[in-house]
Amino acid sequence: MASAPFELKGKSVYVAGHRGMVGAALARRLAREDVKLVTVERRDVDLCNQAAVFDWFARVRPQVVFLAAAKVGGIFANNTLRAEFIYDNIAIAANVIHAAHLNRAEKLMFLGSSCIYPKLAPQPLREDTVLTGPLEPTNEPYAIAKIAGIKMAEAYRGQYGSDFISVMPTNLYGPGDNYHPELSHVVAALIRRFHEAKLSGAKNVVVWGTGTPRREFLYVDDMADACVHLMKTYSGADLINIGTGEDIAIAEFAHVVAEIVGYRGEISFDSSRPDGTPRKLLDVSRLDKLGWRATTSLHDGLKKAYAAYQAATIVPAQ
Ligand code: GFB
Repeated sequence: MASAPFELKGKSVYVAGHRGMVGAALARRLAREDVKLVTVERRDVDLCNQAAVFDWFARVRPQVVFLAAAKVGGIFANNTLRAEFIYDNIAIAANVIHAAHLNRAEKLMFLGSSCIYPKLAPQPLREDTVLTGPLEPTNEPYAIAKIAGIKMAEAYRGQYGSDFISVMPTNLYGPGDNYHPELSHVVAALIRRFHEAKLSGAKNVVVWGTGTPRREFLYVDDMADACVHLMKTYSGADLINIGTGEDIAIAEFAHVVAEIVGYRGEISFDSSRPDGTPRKLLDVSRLDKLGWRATTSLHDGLKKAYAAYQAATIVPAQ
């Protein structure tokens, strides 16, 4: 991977999706850079609305764009809100990438997802396995929308010479996550379920699926740091995976979360719920060569995530 220095200093930097977990982490990380951070609220500009996006870009003309806006959710949300996941995510990618092109943004980073790789691709997942086999059915609409975004960035680079890059983060967690009991990802779901079981004294907590799938989890502030590093150092059509290079079985992971939360009851598995992809571990050798490595251990990250969850849910006494 060739490195290509890019100066962020003094630039106007737009984070699309700054209210989400990923965009908020990017905004936190960019606060440590000498940049002019630009954001816009959804009530003012709906990123699915082409006219609103084009109009806002023409007025604001950000020099750098982190495209972290997306409709996201866990396995159940992906599998049930299938139309919303494909429509919203294609619309957001198409509108923002094209607006960045029309307004001559100097650089854009598109954030994809590890679910773009084929369900049964060899592990760890190399970037060049995209589009080599069928996708995991539960998140196919989301993955297709993310692949469309990647291919747009690649096509604009090819036809117009745009400096648009794509990165593929692994499963993320941390402050600002969505803790909805059904629609969330596994980390937020289990933090909440174990916490509530601890408070109520419940004797059993149910974890979805068989417990055998393996997942790689990255603390969201590490991901934001990797994105800023790649924005400053990488330019190319090749995708770059962002992960830790380590994975864990969901059953073992559930025990780790229970321990951190302080839940001491039983854990059972509901195999009527889908497992999804059997394993999702990213090959992070490209990222490693580009000079970045994750620094937050799973244990430390989960402790921070649990603290953030408690801070967000505990209502102070009057
Ligand atoms: O986090 P999660 O929904 O994402 O599920 P995916 C990961 C694994 O945890 C699956 C299991 O095997 C789930 O069956 N799991 C166990 C649970 N208990 C729970 C629970 O209470 N809630 C949830 N949500 N899972 C998503 C994709 O897949 O990952 C998206 O659908 C996206 O497209 C995202 O790529 C990062 O890794 O299965």
